[in-house]
Amino acid sequence: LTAAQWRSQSIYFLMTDRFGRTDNSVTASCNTNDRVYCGGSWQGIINHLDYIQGMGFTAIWITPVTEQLPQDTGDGEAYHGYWQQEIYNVNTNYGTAADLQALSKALHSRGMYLMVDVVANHMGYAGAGNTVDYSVFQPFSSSSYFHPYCLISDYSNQTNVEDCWLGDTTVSLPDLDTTQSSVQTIWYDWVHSLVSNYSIDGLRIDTVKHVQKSFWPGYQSAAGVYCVGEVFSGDPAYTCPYQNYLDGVLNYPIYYPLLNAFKSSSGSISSLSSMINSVASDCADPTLLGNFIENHDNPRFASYTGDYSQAKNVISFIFLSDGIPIVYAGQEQHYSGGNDPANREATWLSGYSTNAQLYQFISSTNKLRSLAISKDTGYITAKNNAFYTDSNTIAMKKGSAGSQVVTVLSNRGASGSSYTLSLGGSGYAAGTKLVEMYTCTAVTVDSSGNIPVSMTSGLPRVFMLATSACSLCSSACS
Ligand code: ABC
Ligand code: CA
Repeated sequence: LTAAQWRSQSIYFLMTDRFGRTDNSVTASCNTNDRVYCGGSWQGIINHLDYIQGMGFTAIWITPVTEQLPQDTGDGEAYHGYWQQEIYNVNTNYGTAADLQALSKALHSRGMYLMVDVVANHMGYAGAGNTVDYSVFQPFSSSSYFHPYCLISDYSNQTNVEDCWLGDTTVSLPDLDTTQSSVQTIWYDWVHSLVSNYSIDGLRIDTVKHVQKSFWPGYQSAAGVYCVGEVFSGDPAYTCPYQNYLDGVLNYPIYYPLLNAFKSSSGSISSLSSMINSVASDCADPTLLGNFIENHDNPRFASYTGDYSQAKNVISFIFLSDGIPIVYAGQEQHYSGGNDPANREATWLSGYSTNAQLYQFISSTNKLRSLAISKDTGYITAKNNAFYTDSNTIAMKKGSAGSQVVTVLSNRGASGSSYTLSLGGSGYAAGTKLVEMYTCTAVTVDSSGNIPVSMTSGLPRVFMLATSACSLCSSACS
């Protein structure tokens, strides 16, 4: 799938070891603190595709598939998949190569897509960096393929970030010398074969900022599919330039102000609003970024606040602003784990409840985003515009003029009072008939051009033209 085709998709990110088991158990224990394999598999994902598709997702992103270091180390086992040793083999803890192909096929037969996480920066070794036996790596079986050992010590020094090693002295992440053409050739051939062997539709690329930028265009072109890179930095001036080398990057610049705006009722709305503008000016194409509020490297949103209204607002934001929405497995169950490894709870322990409040809310939000995409061909490439803020509210519009979707978010929380916000600046003329899509409430733009927005319990509100709303709100069918 091309970048343009990915724009309108919606991604569910899961760690293969933690999402679903082949035996369909919903009771198998998984103590995140142990940092060991819990038994999730590719077949287990296949078993629960209804659960994922039932929320409206059109794609899944799975953690890396390559064969890993086999030891149980002081940092645990390689259950997450980021400690590879043999790149041409798959991780048999998750199943066979045929199982991975079956997953790809099962997705495609539903009209869904597969994104796979890939690592080009490093391998993984159980031991300190000065004790590495390079013969365990395939095909990078000699020290000559790697940068000399040094742990990253200065994130403000880009040479240090690119040439030194991630990891610690318990598990080293031997850093490949990606400036060598022999290393480049191996990786470009490998990624081309991987995509073709497993009919992969897109890639999430790990540790992008730890490899020189010039490595990435050749890698992406060998892959031949949309690539979204992980550049772990909240600074748009640092992160956005990577979009000149890869189709997209994960939206870390928005992540921090989004979290801060909604983790409490005193969070800064203005910082979020100004970051929307910074990203739009610094990034080549904000509509190709990957939007998220949770992942396996950061504490879950519910570890900051248990407030469901705040959780709903951040979900509305990641779906209805510029970029491709990404929800991390367990977010829909309001999981609340903190830092790695606590944020890697097994999804099966929720019993895959489809009645969960956020499961239902994500489903509604996916539906209304799909409707917006289908009603307005300009929606998905239009730039989101945050046109109104006050200390607790941000209102954004996105779409072609005359059919823009208007999203009103509040950080007042579930105990927030009820009031009517008279919202100017939406671009809709007096008398225009709109529908609030979460409640299917009809509203008419008043004579001054303001939308009367009925706010309650800090819940998000989303307005579309009444003439577009019928398939989701029967009251709007005439
Ligand atoms: C394991 C244990 C942990 C233990 C650790 C030492 O070892 O599980 O409990 O604490 C994989 C595993 C991890 C594992 C690591 C290391 O390997 O999943 O469980 O930790 O062995 C990607 C993946 C991630 C993966 C790897 C390695 C890379 O998403 O799951 O980890 O393949 C850096 C990298 C980034 C990486 C992340 C974990 O570490 O750049 O690619 N993620 C600053 C730095 C970032 C740094 C980040 C976190 O800290 O700038 O480069 O990310 O360490 C903002 C700033 C940011 C700043 C943040 C903290 O604040 O703008 O720049 O980020 O304001
Ligand atoms: Ca590197």
